[in-house]
Amino acid sequence: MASNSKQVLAVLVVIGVVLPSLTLATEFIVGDDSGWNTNFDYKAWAKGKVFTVGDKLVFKYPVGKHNVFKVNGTGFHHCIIPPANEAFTTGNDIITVLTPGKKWYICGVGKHCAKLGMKLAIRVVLPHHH
Ligand SMILES: *[C@@H]1O[C@H](CO)[C@@H](O)[C@H](O)[C@H]1NC(C)=O
Ligand SMILES: [Cu+2]
Repeated sequence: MASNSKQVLAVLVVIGVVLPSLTLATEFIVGDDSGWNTNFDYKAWAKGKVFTVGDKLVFKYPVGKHNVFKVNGTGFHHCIIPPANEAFTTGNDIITVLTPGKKWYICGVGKHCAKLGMKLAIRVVLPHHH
């Protein structure tokens, strides 16, 4: 009985500690109502938002029209498209940011990155306690 209630307590502690940190994670719809699209200012969209480790980025777009590549800073600035097999292509790509620091995402279709603004740079921070 005693060890049983200890187990119950352990489960409650796990729920109490893990669940709030999960529910506090924010899901960002990239571009909000515009989604992942051409001719949208993703720099302005990202500005002022706080992206925290554990948050999710959701890239929404019609399948085949766009895609998403995670790239480095060089790839971002020069719109260097990585190999096709590295693309996210579901039209509802959910990317959880797992580490702090700068992250870069681009569209690899046509000149969408170079000419039509489909590039997103964010800075991810560690969660902090209030
Ligand atoms: C950035 O990515 C490119 C490939 O797109 C690679 O050639 C280059 O070495 C990378 N740069 C760094 C600093 O990792
Ligand atoms: Cu595109």
